[in-house]
Amino acid sequence: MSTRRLFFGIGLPQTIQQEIIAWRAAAFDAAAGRPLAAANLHLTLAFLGEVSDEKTTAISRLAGRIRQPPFTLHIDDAGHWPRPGVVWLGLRQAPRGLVQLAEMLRSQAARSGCYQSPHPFHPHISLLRNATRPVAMPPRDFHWQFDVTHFSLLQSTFAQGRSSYKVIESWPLIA
Ligand code: 3AM
Repeated sequence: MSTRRLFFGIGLPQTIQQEIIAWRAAAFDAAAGRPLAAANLHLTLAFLGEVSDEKTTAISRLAGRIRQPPFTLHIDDAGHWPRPGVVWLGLRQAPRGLVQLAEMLRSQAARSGCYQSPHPFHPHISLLRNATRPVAMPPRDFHWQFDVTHFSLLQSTFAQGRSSYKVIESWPLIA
């Protein structure tokens, strides 16, 4: 049976992707970690793991029933998790709508048989991977902001040592 590695996430507007990678190039030493490509910058809502096409259909149907208004993300925080080796951008204050959406998708995923980590939801945008050594973090003097009007189901593929992400389906957030 064929499976795909899937997750729900939020993409970033292209202009913000470009601004972030320009900031990242200036803010971090090249040895700090492996930068994610601009097009791969995303915020993960729920990780599903390897999923069959049949289960994907069921999970997509549930996601399509979610009714939630759009919300605004303020990207104004950054940090380093040395154990997984991730340098990330995040939000000092996660909007309620974001937390609700992630919780809904996580509980739907669990009910569909996708293992969900017991760790709390820490919304973040991974910037660098393989950052397992101490990283000099730049000042948090940045602030990107955008309205989240839809969320997506994405496929993660791994080739030549790199992950890349492709949108399978998107759903609007409607007031
Ligand atoms: O880049 P971020 O951190 O947003 O870390 C993986 C990535 O998230 C996460 O799913 C996203 C797409 O690959 N991920 C990978 N394996 C995971 C797992 N076993 C996982 N999240 C939770 N549990």
